[in-house]
Amino acid sequence: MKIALITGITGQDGAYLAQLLLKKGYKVHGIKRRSSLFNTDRIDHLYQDPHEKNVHFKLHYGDLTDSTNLIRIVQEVQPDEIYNLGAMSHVQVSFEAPEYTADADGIGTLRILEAVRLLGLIQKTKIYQASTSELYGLVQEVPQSEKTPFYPRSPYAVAKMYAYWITVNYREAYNMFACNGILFNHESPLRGETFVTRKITRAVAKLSLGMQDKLYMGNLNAKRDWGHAKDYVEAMWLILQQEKPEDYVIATGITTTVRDFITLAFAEVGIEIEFKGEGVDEKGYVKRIAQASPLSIGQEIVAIDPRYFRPTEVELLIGNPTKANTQLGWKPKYDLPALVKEMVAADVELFKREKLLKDAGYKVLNQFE
Ligand code: NDP
Ligand code: GDR
Repeated sequence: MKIALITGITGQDGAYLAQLLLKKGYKVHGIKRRSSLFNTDRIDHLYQDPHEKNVHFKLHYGDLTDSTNLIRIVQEVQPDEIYNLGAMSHVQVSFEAPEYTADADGIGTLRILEAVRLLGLIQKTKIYQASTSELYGLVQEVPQSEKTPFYPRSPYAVAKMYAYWITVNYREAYNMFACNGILFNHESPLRGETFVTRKITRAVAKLSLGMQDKLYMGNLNAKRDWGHAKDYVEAMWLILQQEKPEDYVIATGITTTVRDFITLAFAEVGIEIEFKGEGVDEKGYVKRIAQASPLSIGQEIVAIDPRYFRPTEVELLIGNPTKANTQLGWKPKYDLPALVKEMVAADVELFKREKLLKDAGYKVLNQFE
């Protein structure tokens, strides 16, 4: 039975990857951070009572900023594969916490590599590093491939650039099986609520149920190559199953503006929206409603709030996944319309429940009253 260790197991990708590996018969260990509130919502369905026999899923407390802790966990687990998904993963937040981001996302990767090297596990343990299309930053060429030069545009991307190269360096210096997956944006109903797609699908659900009036957005012109996280964790696994350790771009090859994502998402609840104006004056209005709706025609439902603009922006990402297609045999099963449909449906379901409880008179308990 293969043993995997996943950092960032409580995140979107960690949850999908853990599920995939368990299905493949792996024993899965994960590192979770201590938090004052429960932070395992996304993986609670995988939990196994440690008192049972044959437990295949185990969590360890840890943090990528703590090397002794990482060394102890790697020693205890003796993993065949490590998936380093843990990171402060929000680009805009990285401008507010640049030093922490460098520590967790950059040096954190070094700590994982060093743990494997110091423990003499180079021959045994393969390492997957969660690299990102944010490395491309300011456009040098499109579509972006494994050969496109990097030009990072945020403290997050700069930290990930260190992580990328230290992974390559340990592969070359010590012959480690260490690989970068350069993954373009991937989303799902489990996506963190402050990333743009989930922010939009939540707002669409709430607006359609009369629980929110307006959606405030940043740069609507940014273009992203969006895929589904379920497809992308499959690629992570494939990357570690190859004979030779290499780096791969994982993307759909299709790019879409944030504005068009909004339009697609509203269409899922029968609302056609029309954008007027430019820059910070741009607004989205209800143009047509296909079903009973708490909104009215002509109502302004999207507005720009400049606080969502980034000091330096990544305007255009479009990946070239040819190497992954041919060498890994990887192809995404989801296209963007299917992704949007699934995300909107999940959020509508979520907020319908919340509304039902509210309408029935249940309130969130206020412990201070
Ligand atoms: P999430 O933000 O959903 O998850 C990040 C995970 O990292 C969480 O489990 C979080 O724990 C954990 N984490 C954060 N800081 C630390 C730390 N100091 N020590 C240990 N764990 C930590 O990200 P995704 O699942 O979307 O992404 C997974 C990885 O892939 C990240 O490294 C991200 O940068 C990268 N990536 C993501 C892409 C995407 O489009 N989703 C594209 C390309 C790369 P907690 O739950 O406690 O916050
Ligand atoms: P990104 O994802 O920065 O690409 O990083 P995000 O969804 O945050 O932004 C995508 C684009 O949308 C624009 N945008 C907004 N973004 C947010 N979050 N909120 C808004 O209101 C808003 N309005 C417009 C952004 O400016 C940007 O251009 C994600 C993360 O998962 C990283 O960890 C990962 O490495 C990359 O994807 C690939």
